[in-house]
Amino acid sequence: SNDAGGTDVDAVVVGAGFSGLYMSHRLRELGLSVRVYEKAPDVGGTWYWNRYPGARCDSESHIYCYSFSEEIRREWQWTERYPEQPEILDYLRFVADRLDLRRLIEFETEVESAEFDDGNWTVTTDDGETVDSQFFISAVGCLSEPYVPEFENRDAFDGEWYHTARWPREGVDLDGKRVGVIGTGSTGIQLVPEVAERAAHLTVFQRTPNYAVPARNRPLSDDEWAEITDNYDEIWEDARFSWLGMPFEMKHATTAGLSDEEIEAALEERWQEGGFRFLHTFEDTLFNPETNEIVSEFLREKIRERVEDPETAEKLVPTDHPYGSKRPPMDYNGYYETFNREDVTLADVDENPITEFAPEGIRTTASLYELDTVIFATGFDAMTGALMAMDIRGRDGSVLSEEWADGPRTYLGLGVDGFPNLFTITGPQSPAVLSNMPVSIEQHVDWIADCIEYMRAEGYEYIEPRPEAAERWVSQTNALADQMLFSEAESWYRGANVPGKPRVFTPFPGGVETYRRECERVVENGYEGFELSESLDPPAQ
Ligand code: NA7
Repeated sequence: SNDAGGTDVDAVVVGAGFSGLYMSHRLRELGLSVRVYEKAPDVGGTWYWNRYPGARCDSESHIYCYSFSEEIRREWQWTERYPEQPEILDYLRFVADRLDLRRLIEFETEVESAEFDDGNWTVTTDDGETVDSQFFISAVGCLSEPYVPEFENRDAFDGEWYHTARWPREGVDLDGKRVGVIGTGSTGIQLVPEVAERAAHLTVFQRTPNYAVPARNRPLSDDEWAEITDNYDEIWEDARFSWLGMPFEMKHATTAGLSDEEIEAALEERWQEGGFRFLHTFEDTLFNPETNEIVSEFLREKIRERVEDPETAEKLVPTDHPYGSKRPPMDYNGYYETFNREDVTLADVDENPITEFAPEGIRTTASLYELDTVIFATGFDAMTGALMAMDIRGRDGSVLSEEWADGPRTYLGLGVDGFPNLFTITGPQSPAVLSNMPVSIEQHVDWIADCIEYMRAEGYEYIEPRPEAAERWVSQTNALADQMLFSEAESWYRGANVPGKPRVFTPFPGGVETYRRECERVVENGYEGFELSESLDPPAQ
């Protein structure tokens, strides 16, 4: 009953990963007709594409899943503390089948454009299909558009090259090869020990050293699993109302007032627990430079202890940025010890930058590294890349990429002014990318589905943020970030990894709980900051 007349479907959802699967399920349950477009030939999103050796989720598996379905929860048991890529992909395939979602999805189909005209979204795909829809919902992910640096003569290289997020399904034969890995972010750190095991020789091209904390992965026994499932509701509730979408408690508020021994003991305890639990040692780690320096120095010392050659150790020790100002990476299998191997070389490309690719390999200002295979672990055009890859046009011909030329502007990370009935899951200025994703995704999806249900019940056809509400949300996001240590690092949080990208801090850094409560408050106040309407009038300015 759209006032603009005929639509083909009620909602188009782009992407069939964690977000798109749950979104389409919720909408179908509300009785909406849904079309999902997915560019891969299968479900899985991130976990379809990131098949590189060692790919694993840094969130613990018992909370890296959906909570909405009692049945799905009972029918699935994770095998390890941290889930490996093939297991997560199996899980998402299982969910898609269990909920019979595949029938909604058009695979191997990319959305090229979405245009709001005549009161509806007209969505065009790369196979030339055009569909009219009331709602246009992006579930494209925030770390999904791979970034490959434009090195000089990149195509001159005679060997093979791969980006970790476009790893071939059939795998890559690294046995006996001279392999170069560019990048030492979360991905590079997972990958490097695995490649070292297979390659004849590995060269790691490091621009910025990182603080990798041991994940302490292990198999999950049936007993452990039973204990988790017995306490599942409580664990999940704690995760929902937490800082990072993880049910962990802070050890201490700050270091002030503690003795050196107490500080060391707290850090050592959390370091032994591993993973993101380490970030839960002192609550002010990302706010207070003094606490942060203590934590950072603790980690630097750990690196020095693990690397035999002191010169190599110093190259691996980060001093340019405080711990946590970039996404903290996890070490699963002896990242630092890998540099003790005879067949592994650390190339410091901060000191001696890469000048060009050559037929034989990679040339830096210091040497020519002869290589058979180069692996780009160089990350993503994060948070906006996949969204902006679609040509999205809103009211009055406004173009999303133009509106966002100086940085993205959303309200709650969920909607964009000037773009009625567009929703973004894990969008810019949402806390998702700083959190355990499924917790944030379920919250976003539930909020959107509840909103659409409300619109239907009240007879509203359109929803759109008011410009001043978006403005306020962006300022609030920036103000929070300014109180933290994020500005001390050149990170993808700030668009710094992609040349030419606007330098703005993009995730909402106030935490999952604060965000959830704000979203709830907005609803309680009758969708405060949004304009809801029965027909298409521009929102009141
Ligand atoms: P990241 O965290 O963006 O890491 C990319 C790495 O690639 C990082 O070490 C970069 O160095 C390096 N890089 C990027 N461009 C270059 C050039 N031109 N030369 C040398 N080195 C370069 O991506 P990941 O895939 O590891 O992780 C992304 C997120 O996915 C992760 O945080 C999780 O949330 C999941 P830099 O530090 O910029 O000097």
